[in-house]
Amino acid sequence: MPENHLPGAARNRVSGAIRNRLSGAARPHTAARTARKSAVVGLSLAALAAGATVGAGPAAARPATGTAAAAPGCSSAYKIEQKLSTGTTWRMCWRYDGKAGLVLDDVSYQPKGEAKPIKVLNSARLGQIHVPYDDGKHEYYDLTGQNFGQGLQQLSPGECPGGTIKSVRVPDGDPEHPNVNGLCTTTRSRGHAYRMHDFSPDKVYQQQGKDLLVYTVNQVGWYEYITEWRFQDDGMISMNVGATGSLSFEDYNAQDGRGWPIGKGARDYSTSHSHNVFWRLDFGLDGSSKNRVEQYDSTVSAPTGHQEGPTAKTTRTKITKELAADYKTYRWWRMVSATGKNKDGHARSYELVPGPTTKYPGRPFTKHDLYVTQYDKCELFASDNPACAAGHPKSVDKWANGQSLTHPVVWVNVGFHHIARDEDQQPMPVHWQGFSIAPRDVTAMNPLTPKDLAWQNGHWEWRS
Ligand SMILES: [Cu+2]
Repeated sequence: MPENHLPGAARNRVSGAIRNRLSGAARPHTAARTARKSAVVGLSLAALAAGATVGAGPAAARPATGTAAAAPGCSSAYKIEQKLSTGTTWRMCWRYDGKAGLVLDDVSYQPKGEAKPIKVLNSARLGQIHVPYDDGKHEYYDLTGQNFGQGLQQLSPGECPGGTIKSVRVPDGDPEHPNVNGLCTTTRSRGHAYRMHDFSPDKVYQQQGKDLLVYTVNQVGWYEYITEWRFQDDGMISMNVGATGSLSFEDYNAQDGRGWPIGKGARDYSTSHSHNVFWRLDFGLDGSSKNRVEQYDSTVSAPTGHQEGPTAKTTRTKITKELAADYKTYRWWRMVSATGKNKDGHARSYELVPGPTTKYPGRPFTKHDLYVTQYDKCELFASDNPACAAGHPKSVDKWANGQSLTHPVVWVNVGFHHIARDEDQQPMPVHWQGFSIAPRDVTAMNPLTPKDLAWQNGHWEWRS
């Protein structure tokens, strides 16, 4: 994959060659990027030596604006608040981490019938992008080892249609260009939120759903990753990473049956590889971190005796200790609020909705789809975690070791095995991977219910 995925020595060689030639003929775009990146590393070390605060996050690096604090935890410059045209408001604070990139904190949801915002997440962020190659020759940790954060790309208005592009201070970035116009917040229609034909009176109720989108683009070598967070007006949140840019120039030589021919005939083989993306979600339902975790499983049995049809039985398992778990048909999990109930008196919760995944069994931390760990403030990256003291294990599989869960943190692993195809050049079409969380009993009814139908909660009858 990317040139900065090369081992150190090779990378320096490439960078040096590019530096020498940079002032001459026009360089391919990506080559120029390498030169910029190696310059950035050198300069930021110099800046550090001079005592500059290049390692600080944006909130610390920038003075708060003169306006009143917009929300708990962030000044107005770091607040995202969007009231969608269907009546739902999403609020959150953003910041930018030098390794994880975009971090969203204090995320709350307020559909039109709720008097107050309902807190959903304390914090949401990427937890790693692990890229092992099929030939065993390369294995990259894009967030912690490949300057993902520093690769934040400037966005033009055209790639944030109808939205706002915010300026981001990039820790350890290019000291000459420390701020990048790289965070887009915008809205998008998603088609039908619901449709219902009522017969008395004869009327069709329909609503077109609206979403808030928050995204950045981070370049890592030849690849560009779009980190997208989608907040729907019905309370659903989807998090996805889209891989685009270009296939790695160095990897067109798989001659060992571990690649796919993408040039003419059987000459240029692009080495197959995986992108294993982790997300880290720290739930704060109704403002409390003491969420409960539940797993549900159903078994379906063929009819017996006088039963007319097959039966299904669903059982709940309370997860009280740290967990490493896997998707299974009829299995799902939810995070349940310790304090909040909806207007029907039901505990509020968010349910995990998996996305397609190819689980990579090559490393212990990639062996499970889901980890739930007890909160520890230094445990921020699913592998190669740099933030804990010496002696603390480096990966999430080691953290999930049976501690009691009083403040659960959810780690979701979504893998994609990338076998290149002719269509991958050029540029490479965006390939998305991710998952969603969906509200379960957060509101007493569909949060978009039209007024005329608001009485139809529970057992109901046609109006006479
Ligand atoms: Cu790929």
